Amino acid sequence: MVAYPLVWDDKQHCAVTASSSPVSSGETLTLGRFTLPLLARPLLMGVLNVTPDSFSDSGRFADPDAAVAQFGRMVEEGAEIIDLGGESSRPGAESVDAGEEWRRVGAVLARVAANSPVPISIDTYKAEIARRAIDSGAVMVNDISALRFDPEMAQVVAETGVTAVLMHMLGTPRTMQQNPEYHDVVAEICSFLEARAQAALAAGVPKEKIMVDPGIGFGKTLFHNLLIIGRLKEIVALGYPVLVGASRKSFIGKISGVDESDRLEGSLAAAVLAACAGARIIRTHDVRQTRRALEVCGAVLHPARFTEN
Ligand code: HH2
Repeated sequence: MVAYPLVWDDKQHCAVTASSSPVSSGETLTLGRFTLPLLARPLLMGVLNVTPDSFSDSGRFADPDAAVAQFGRMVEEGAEIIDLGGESSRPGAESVDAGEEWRRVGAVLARVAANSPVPISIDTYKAEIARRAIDSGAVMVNDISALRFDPEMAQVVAETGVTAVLMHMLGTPRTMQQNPEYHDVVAEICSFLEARAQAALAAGVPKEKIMVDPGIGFGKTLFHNLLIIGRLKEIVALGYPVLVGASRKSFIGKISGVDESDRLEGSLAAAVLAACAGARIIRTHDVRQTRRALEVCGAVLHPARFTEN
């Protein structure tokens, strides 16, 4: 007989794995004109990279027709947010100029934003791209530099009233994997994210429009990435909704010896662990599979609510 490893407390939460920030029934997240009910599981953010050189799906959605089709597919599969990006941030990636980045994302936004059934996030660190994307209907700015690389980004976010994702990164995509070192990676990420949230608040971004992200793979060794996932509750305890993007990343390849096209199971494991620790949004390339895994995870974490999903 297999021993059942879960322990239940009298509140009907799993005592071993219950989230440190349980979502209560009726809580919502507002993103522009969208009000998303917060479920027992994290929300799903589908990744749409309209780039020729992303580390995964490289070039598959660079053509606007292919990107629009993938947008629709991910919505159909259950994505609650789509994250649109026009510049790869893989280790060693060269930056692209704003003209080229807009050419890539603008063509897709023009076709999907007006009638999109889900909120669109723009994955950029450039204020000009953020502003043009917001003008075209994006309601969220996912900034891998946490509003640091472009001095005008905080103002754009504050003025337009969109939600900002503040992500931790050591260095820049070109340099970040050159021997990253920390004394205590999780503690340093926490202080960085708290400082960046304070900077956003000081620029006029309201607290409810701020999300944070430890930036898996952005200036981290395999060991650092493992500590981030294992100690995610410390980041959740900062009090901002936490987004986690582990999907298909190289730490999974290092553990399992598999390439980008074969990292689904590892990505699901990371997503489930992040959900158990209280992550509110999971960024994924594989929406259907991640949704199914997280539905089960959410049901176990909040059994009284599982029928609501
Ligand atoms: N990861 C990537 C890009 N943007 N944004 C957030 N908030 N968190 C992440 O973990 C994150 C992110 C890298 O993944 P991907 O977009 O698939 O690849 P590329 O940057 O090569 O386009």
